[in-house]
Amino acid sequence: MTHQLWRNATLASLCPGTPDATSQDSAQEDPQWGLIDNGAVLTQGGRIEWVGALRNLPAPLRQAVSREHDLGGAVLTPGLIDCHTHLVYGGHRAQEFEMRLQGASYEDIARAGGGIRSTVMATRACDDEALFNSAVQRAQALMREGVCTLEIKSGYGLSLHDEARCLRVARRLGDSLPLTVKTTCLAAHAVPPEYAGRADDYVEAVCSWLSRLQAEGLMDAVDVFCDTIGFTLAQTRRVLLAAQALGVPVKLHAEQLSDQDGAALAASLNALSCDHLEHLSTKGIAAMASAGTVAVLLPGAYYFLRETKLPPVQALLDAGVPIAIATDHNPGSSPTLSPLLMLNMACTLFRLTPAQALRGMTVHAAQALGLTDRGQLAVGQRADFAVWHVNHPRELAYWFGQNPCRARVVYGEEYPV
Ligand code: DI6
Ligand code: FE
Repeated sequence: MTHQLWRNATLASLCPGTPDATSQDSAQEDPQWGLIDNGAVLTQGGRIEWVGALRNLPAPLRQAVSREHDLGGAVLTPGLIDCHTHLVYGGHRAQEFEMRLQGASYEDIARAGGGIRSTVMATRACDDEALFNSAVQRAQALMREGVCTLEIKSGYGLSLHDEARCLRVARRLGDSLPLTVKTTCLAAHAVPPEYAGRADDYVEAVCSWLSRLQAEGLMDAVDVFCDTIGFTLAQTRRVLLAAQALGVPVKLHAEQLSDQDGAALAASLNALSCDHLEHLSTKGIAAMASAGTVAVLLPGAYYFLRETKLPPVQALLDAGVPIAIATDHNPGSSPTLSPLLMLNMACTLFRLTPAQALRGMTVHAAQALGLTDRGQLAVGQRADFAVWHVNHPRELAYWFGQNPCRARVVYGEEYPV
């Protein structure tokens, strides 16, 4: 297998304990970067075999190298991981954006049959090719900003036929692009019109679909929108338990618009993550901390819905809950395709440090997807990198509205941006 050497880079390994993390003794440097100046990564096939300062590369390993890449002093980070998106859908909701700017609330529009339901109609009307082609465009935009792993939720089909179609499109995306796609079934996103007034019946139907979707290998996790305009705590429990009975990991859209005690429920079922969390209670934080559930914060939705209630960021940090950051790309509450803008907003709106924000889109995002083979530059991890035209990784959260990504490396193969 080819040994490749990626050298002449500043590495943001995100492994604070890395022996070569030279800048750690400088009082100004955040040790969370795991910075390595004059760094190099040796890969064998799709895996990292060695990481460190080039001067420390052992001679026998140097001799094994068959291909060298001079990164020209760039910053090298793990490939970004966007751990929460709703990328597959038809249409858009720019009109609804105008209505909200004129005073209508997101909840009012949803209760009037718009919102998620209007995207469901547009999605059902699209054939597979149209869904696939629009999702490819979106995935490519994320990839241009360094994304190597992407989670995609269903939730705009809301019938077995259409949920399966959307999940198949998501799987096909992962098969067609240099990108890992993890799929999540979010059939419990809203009650579809054919079940209007019969939410419990819809929940029963969703529970019965899960084994079919699993048998076809279509879902890596199950999610529910637990909220006043989504599903009740009891309905959420039914869906999550049905997933658990099939051995499928669970996650939850929890406490986005109100506190439903969803996070505590999800944590009690060892959820991989609880996402949004603007209205998370102290009890929810404690439950997530003891279960090791990741808090996925979504500054794009907070911003675009003009929310004023911040998620309890400091309390999550104090409790030791890992914080991930994602785009939540969707047509209703977060129509962004810029993970870098999300890093910036995680700092400006949620007061994370740039290092915490980047860890949120690498180390902790991997954890939110149950992946242990990526998110850091460390021996044994996948050779998934992003190469940046910046001097220091803090600039990834600093610039906004421009993209310094020069290339991605996926499983040891380089893709220029
Ligand atoms: N919360 C969100 O922000 C997205 N889904 C959810 O449960 C929004 C989905 C949409 O408005 O289309
Ligand atoms: Fe979402």
